[in-house]
Amino acid sequence: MLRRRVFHAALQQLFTGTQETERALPCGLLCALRGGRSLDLHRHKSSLLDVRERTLIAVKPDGVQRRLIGQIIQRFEQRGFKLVGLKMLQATQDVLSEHYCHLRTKPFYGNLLHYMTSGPLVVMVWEGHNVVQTSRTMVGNTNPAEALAGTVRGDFSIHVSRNVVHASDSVEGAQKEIQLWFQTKDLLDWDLWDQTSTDDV
Ligand code: IDP
Ligand code: MG
Repeated sequence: MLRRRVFHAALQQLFTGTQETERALPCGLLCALRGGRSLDLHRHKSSLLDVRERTLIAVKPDGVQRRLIGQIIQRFEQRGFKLVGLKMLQATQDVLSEHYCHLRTKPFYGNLLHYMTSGPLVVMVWEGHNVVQTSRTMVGNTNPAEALAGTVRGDFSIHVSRNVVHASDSVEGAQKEIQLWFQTKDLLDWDLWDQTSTDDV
């Protein structure tokens, strides 16, 4: 009987948190409930924030020519990320010189721009928990000769100058790249039906 009363009081405390119910609960149980409840709220809040992380992924002209668009998209879908923007385009020198401004002084810069303007690209924005870092791991080392099997570059390419795919390398970099390639109106806020399964982790 006493046990049942304590249990009821615990449930009430969990859902309402009144002072009366707090007094009715043994201290240890109250602390456990408080801890659990605040942890859940914290977790829920942080996972909702994390889930908004976005990155820019692009299938480069060699990936498009080799009909790899579908397989690359499939890897990101399969992993659990959400596609919020997608377009196929022929990149201009202007956008590419901004995108690759950190490489302007490199000896391969001219060839890189020539390669990146040699045909259409598929540019995408993917969203999800830790998507920037996870997608870099999925894409693999810049030099495919050093990329692990199982990564996009490790599975589909052999040379650094034809490495099939681009992925932003930091959260800040991703924000800049997304702004460069997309207008805000072209990015969709939509809910995955099964999103709660990742939010609640
Ligand atoms: P990342 O694409 O892995 O982020 P970055 O260093 O940002 O690597 O280089 C951008 C792109 O420039 C590479 O993906 C690759 O296409 C090209 N690149 C980088 N290093 C070389 C090189 O040594 N030779 C030729 N192309 C290169
Ligand atoms: Mg880079």
